[in-house]
Amino acid sequence: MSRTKRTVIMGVFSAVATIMMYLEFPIFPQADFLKYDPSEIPALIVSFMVDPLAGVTVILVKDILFFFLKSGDPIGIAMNAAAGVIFVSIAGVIYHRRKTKARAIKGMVLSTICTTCTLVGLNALVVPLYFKAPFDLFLKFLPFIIAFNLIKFSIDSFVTFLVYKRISVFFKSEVKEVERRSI
Ligand code: RBF
Repeated sequence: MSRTKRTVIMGVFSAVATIMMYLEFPIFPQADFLKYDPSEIPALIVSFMVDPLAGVTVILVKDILFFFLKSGDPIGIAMNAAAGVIFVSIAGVIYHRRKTKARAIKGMVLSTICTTCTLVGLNALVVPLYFKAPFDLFLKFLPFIIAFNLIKFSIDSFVTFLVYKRISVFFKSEVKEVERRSI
């Protein structure tokens, strides 16, 4: 893929992902610091359509923009970015080895599990620091942390599975047209 095409796709999808992050809402009232937003979906699409590094770039751009535009909470954004980076890179690397539907599904399932396990570990360190509370608080939140990450990345995987083909066909032909006209 040409550099122009990569740049156009990363720019468009980073903008869409940043806007999507504004839709965030808590899934569990008991652990309302964990907020679902669909912004990893555009990043996962880019990881499949371009490559995992481009997907990771979309995650980092939207998190940096969202931090300055709305959030202001460096720990929350860092946790969101860590989860997103792990999720889109594992799924993307597995898919790019052999680009089949079965590999995409395998990539997303494995990635959801790996991201959930890593985020449990990160939360064990971060929750006591963030809430300035004893380690017991992490144990209290543990079922919600596991469920949140499994739900979040399963929804992202399922939606990507449903829309990927149409979006990638559209973007590949659309960007080709832009490149052709600019020659
Ligand atoms: N986001 C995740 O996707 N998975 C997590 O496990 C996760 N843990 C978090 C733990 C703490 C203490 C905080 C403050 C945020 C965490 N986030 C996590 C990010 C959160 O869901 C939200 O996206 C950000 O706070 C941005 O509003």
